[in-house]
Amino acid sequence: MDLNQISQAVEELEKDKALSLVQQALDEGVDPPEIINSGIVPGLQGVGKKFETEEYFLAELMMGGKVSQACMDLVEPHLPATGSASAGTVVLGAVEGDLHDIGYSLVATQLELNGFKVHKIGVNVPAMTFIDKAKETSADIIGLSAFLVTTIPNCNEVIDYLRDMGIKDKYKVIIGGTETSQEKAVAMGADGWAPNAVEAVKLCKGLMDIN
Ligand code: B12
Repeated sequence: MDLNQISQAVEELEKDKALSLVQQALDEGVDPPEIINSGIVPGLQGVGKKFETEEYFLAELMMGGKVSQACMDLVEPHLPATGSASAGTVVLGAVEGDLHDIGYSLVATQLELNGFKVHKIGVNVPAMTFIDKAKETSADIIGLSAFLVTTIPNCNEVIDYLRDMGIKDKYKVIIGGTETSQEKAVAMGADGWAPNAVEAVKLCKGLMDIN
């Protein structure tokens, strides 16, 4: 089936239609990650564009999040079984002030599919909570998700705390989210940035010296 149909239904906030198209794609044997990456995510990005051009407002933005999450929930059980979780341990969440969880949840799923142990610690997470969780789980990588220009400085804060505590070398810190970039990652002293979940896996494998 044409996965654009799913994107369109998500973008038009037609929940029932989107869900039945996702089910149809699953029934037809379309690769589940492909349904997410080429169907659901582009639809949500379309919602974001409409919000930007003021064709949609906050209510629609929220609806877009709900429609996509419902679609992802339908796909989730069909994703391949997770690996042996030996690639490394990652603590992942959205920084303080940020409530966007769809992007980092996708990163978590992809990392798990590639053998990482992932501790998802939610949204609006204070800097010290990332650090405490990383210590508690002996994490290798701390992943910070930030979707707003106003929350990116909170990624900085985690890195600053790690430096102040003299433990920056113990963890690799990576960042991601719509408004982040490689330049911003370098500027704040992060160990890496990735534009999407697939690249995030490559990044983490690289940081763990896995091919
Ligand atoms: C859905 C959505 C919402 C939903 C979130 C629902 C949810 N449960 O997540 C709700 C309605 C809650 C919301 C609220 C707001 N939002 Co909003 N939202 C979006 C939207 C449309 C989609 C975001 C999304 O989930 N995309 C889907 C994911 C899969 O896409 P993705 O970015 O490609 O994800 C990949 C990467 O980001 C990367 N990644 C993500 N995290 C990480 C972490 C690491 C470590 C790594 C390596 C990679 C990585 O991997 C992901 C998977 O491939 C975006 C538009 C956009 N273009 O992003 C606006 C957007 C991010 N929101 C925006 C705004 C302004 C807001 C609000 C301030 C609106 C308001 N006036 O209240 C609030 C702020 C709430 C808060 N405090 O966080 C703006 C931000 C603009 C800016 N310059 O800061 C955007 C860009 C819309 C716009 N064009 O104006 N939003």
